[in-house]
Amino acid sequence: MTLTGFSRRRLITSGTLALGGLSLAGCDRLSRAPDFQDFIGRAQGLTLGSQRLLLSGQPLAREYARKDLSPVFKPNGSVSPSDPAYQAAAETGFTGWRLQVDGLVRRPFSLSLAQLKALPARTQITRHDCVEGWSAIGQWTGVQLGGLLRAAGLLPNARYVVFHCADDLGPARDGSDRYYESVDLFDAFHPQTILAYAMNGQPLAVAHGAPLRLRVERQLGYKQAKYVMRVEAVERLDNIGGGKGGYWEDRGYEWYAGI
Ligand SMILES: Nc1nc2c(c(=O)[nH]1)N[C@H]1C(S)=C(S)[C@@H](COP(=O)(O)O)O[C@H]1N2
Ligand SMILES: [Mo]
Repeated sequence: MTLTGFSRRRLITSGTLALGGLSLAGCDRLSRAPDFQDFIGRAQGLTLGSQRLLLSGQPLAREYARKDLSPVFKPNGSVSPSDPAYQAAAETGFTGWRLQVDGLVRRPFSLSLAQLKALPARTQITRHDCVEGWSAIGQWTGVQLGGLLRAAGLLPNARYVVFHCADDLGPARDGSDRYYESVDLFDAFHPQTILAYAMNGQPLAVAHGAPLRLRVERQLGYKQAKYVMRVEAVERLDNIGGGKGGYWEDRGYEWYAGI
């Protein structure tokens, strides 16, 4: 099958990743089988052709030069998640941490930070705009979300991608105020949509969302989920959190926070 970005083969060979028990040869055979091709053709965003279609008229966010980097990039919202499992992971430099990719996918998998860093990376310098009225230009390096989703194989009924975070922002501190966010497949497969593990050439700091945060560059600050633990493909958003697709959306903000 035709892939842009990185391929399933690269994902498989980058580490100990097991994709639903399929061997590499099995995958290749599967990808030539007519019904699998048909499945891919129907599943949104999986082939180069459908991806081009999806992205036609989808502009890139402006990218800047290194000289434009803001000397200060204010951390905002959660800056140090209180979750004990998160804190334990942070103490070991996130060596035991894994990103889960699951939901409406054919091959759920998880990746360590080292495995993520071994995948082809994209670096972009963009402007972050918070609804509170401040902006900052930062450089982000990470893995394109679209590549991970292609590796997992979205099922035809997948319509959104949900990012589950490690932090509680509200007063409850019992998981009921857990931060989360979501995007549609246009933003999920947008080339500038990455899961970033580095900022300004340094490993992502805890205040900015270590070990992994979303950059979805055509939207406002609160969409840029920090402390992403799990990426879940879903058909609907009304049965997650408060039902509006994100922590701040549940509290009245727009779900599509276009700049
Ligand atoms: N998990 C999580 N993600 C989050 C937030 C948060 O509190 N928790 N705050 C959001 C808001 S409002 C902004 S402006 C940015 C801030 O990112 P920064 O801390 O890197 O500046 O993160 C967004 N993502
Ligand atoms: Mo924000």
